[in-house]
Amino acid sequence: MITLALSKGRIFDETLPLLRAAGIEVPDDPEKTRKLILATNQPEVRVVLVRATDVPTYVQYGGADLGITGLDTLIEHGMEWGGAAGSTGLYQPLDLQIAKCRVSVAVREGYDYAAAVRQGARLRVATKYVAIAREFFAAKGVHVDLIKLYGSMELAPLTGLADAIVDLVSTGNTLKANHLVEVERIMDISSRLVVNQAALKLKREPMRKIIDAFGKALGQP
Ligand code: PRT
Ligand code: MG
Repeated sequence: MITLALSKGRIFDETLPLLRAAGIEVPDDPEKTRKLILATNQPEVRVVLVRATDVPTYVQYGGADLGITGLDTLIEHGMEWGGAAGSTGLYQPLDLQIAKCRVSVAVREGYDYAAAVRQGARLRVATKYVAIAREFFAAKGVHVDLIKLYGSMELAPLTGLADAIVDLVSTGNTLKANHLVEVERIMDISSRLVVNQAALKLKREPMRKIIDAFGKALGQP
């Protein structure tokens, strides 16, 4: 049995065409079913639905053989910026080019971010992406106090909790609706296929088949 870990929402939706290209169909709609383990048309392949931030954990510890997750989530999980496994042992064979967005710094309209940075002020930065933010500001030589949040980062500069946020931006509509402006782009994000290395050794044939089919669907040789 091959187990693929996916999160509901955009990653699941954008993964379906890739699965289809690999000949894998998932009959259940994750938004409607209460099941957490979904069978596919292939008796040897199943999907487990987990929180986006739990996907790397499932794959690392063998709860799933493969998983699909954002680069943001992988870095926060301990993978290195360049994609090296770091201490996670996760093998990342493919950039699936789905669920694309970017990680950016944003501030309240009218807040002079450039001046604050220039003056060497100690910035208060609220974010769910503590590892990415820490590394980014350290490389710039900007002193920051990081405030860990789990959601609705946009609220932090509006309430005085923080001077800036580090968050995912896609269209920019959420920032605009909350009178925030993007002042720095930290990195581009897309979702990656991650693989449990032990599983790849033990179930090489069927796993290679899926990985190769994804690669082919992406137009890779
Ligand atoms: O929502 P939940 O807490 O369950 O988990 P999650 O937020 O980790 O999962 P999910 O499904 O929301 O996101 C999964 C992955 O999708 C992320 O880890 C990213 O790699 C990727 N992705 C791509 C995005 C976006 N685009 C995105 N726009 N994830 C989140 N957003 C949010 C962003 O946080 C902000 O609140 O959408 C808002 C901004 O969107 P725009 O279009 O208004 O700029
Ligand atoms: Mg979300």
